[in-house]
Amino acid sequence: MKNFISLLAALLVSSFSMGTNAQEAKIGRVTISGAYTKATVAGQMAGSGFMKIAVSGVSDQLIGATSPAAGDVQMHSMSMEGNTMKMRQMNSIEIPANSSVELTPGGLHLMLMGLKTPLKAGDSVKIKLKFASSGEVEVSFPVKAMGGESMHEHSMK
Ligand SMILES: [Cu+2]
Repeated sequence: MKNFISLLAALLVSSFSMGTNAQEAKIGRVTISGAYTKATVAGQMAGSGFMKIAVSGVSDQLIGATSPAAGDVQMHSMSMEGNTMKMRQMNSIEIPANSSVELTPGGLHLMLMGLKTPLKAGDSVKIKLKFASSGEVEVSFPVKAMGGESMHEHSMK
């Protein structure tokens, strides 16, 4: 009985913390969680978006994104080539069957090009994601204060 109660307490705590922290959205077989973006400084024309995309069942593809906060939202990959970080624009991001893909700083990310106003910590940005088979969903990306890590450069060439 005691074990049962502590298990129940653990479940309550974990579901509570998930409910308060995670930005979650669902469309069809796709679940988006942990979405966020980072604050930008005045004059910075681009911001980036991060999240986890999970799919149940057969694979799906993220094929586009739009936001009222930016002129254009692109999908980028980032990788080290020698000593240089290279970013590439992608036409789609594949989420394999019954699996998930994480967009993280230094890896895949959404790029908000042509920001209309700087992103301020505490605000949130709406981004509409379009999936090949599951359709469109609007996700709210809370803006986090910039951490210690250096901003990555967004020179595409
Ligand atoms: Cu980028």
